[in-house]
Amino acid sequence: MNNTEQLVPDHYETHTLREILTQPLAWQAALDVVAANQEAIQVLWKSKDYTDIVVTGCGSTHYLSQAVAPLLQRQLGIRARPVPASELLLFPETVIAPGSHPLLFTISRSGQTTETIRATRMFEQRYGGPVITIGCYPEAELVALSDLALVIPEGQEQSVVQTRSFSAMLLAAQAAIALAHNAHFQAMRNLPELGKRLIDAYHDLAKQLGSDAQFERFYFLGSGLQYGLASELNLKMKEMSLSVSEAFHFMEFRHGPMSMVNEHTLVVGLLSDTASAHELAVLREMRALGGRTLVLSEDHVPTEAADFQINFSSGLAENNRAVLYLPLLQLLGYYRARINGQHPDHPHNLTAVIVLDAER
Ligand code: F1P
Repeated sequence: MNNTEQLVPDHYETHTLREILTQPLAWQAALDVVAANQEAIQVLWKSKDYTDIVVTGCGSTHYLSQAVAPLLQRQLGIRARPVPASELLLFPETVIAPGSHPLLFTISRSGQTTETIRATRMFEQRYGGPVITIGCYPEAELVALSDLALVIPEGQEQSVVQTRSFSAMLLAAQAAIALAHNAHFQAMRNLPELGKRLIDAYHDLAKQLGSDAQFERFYFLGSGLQYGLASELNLKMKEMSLSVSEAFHFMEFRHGPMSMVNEHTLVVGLLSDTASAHELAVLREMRALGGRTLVLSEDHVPTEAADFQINFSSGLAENNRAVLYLPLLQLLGYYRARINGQHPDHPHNLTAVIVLDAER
């Protein structure tokens, strides 16, 4: 893995900013990798020689698993469950039901994270099911342990925190699942261009809100397919800016956490198509409590629910456009880091990969 000491190419102030702004290029590469593995992927989905799917990773890639598993179950009609690799490794019987023969779906930027490697080895020895992996490094140990690997080198990063790697791996997973219904896959080919347009259109808004010192706490709300994304964007805000930040399912936010809402609160809503009426009701109520709201949605929403909004106008179905929620909210965390005096390329206490020795 490259070190962040390397000079930042072009005119970007940091590796992290460059990687956030250039991520549509990695999206194109992710779509090409899936297209190149189309046959193997469709054979895997059709084979069905597994009873359910366990999706796993650590940190960002655990949250990525939370975004992929509900889509697998919704699109393929087979039970799918996200779980941190450490839980699969240390409590397998609480994850894999007796008599089941799951497919293991591992996600790891580095492919070197000890917990994910140990969990995959344990799974192969104890359950012997097929293993598919998504990552960014072809020579990684996890790739060698897998029956099918979707590797996107263009997702590789100098930065410690995952931004374009996360979105490229998410897109590869969504595109692979969309291959179950080819029409959806073709429609996703527009995403790189859509992503570029969205970043250009809303970069200033993300900078304005990220740099606005009136905000002291951030809540990311996402339900269904968006909960994993809300969890990841919460992690980005923490990792980069060390801000008070949490993620919740929309309607769970009323059940206690809304006690934290005041005039220094930004509530960020990742709106779904499926439940938008319920989600907009929550946002209206948080504005009534004095909070400010930022809404990300396919179409324009009534201003009663949104102080600020980012509209995708992608024409894509909810199952195929998850990556569009990411770039502007990664930028929100980036600019918050700047006003908090944090250097996004050198996040506090963090390393790019967690490698554990035998004792740990
Ligand atoms: C997983 C991870 C990252 C986190 C940090 C440490 O890495 O937890 O999500 O930001 O960099 O590692 P990986 O298994 O996806 O390479």
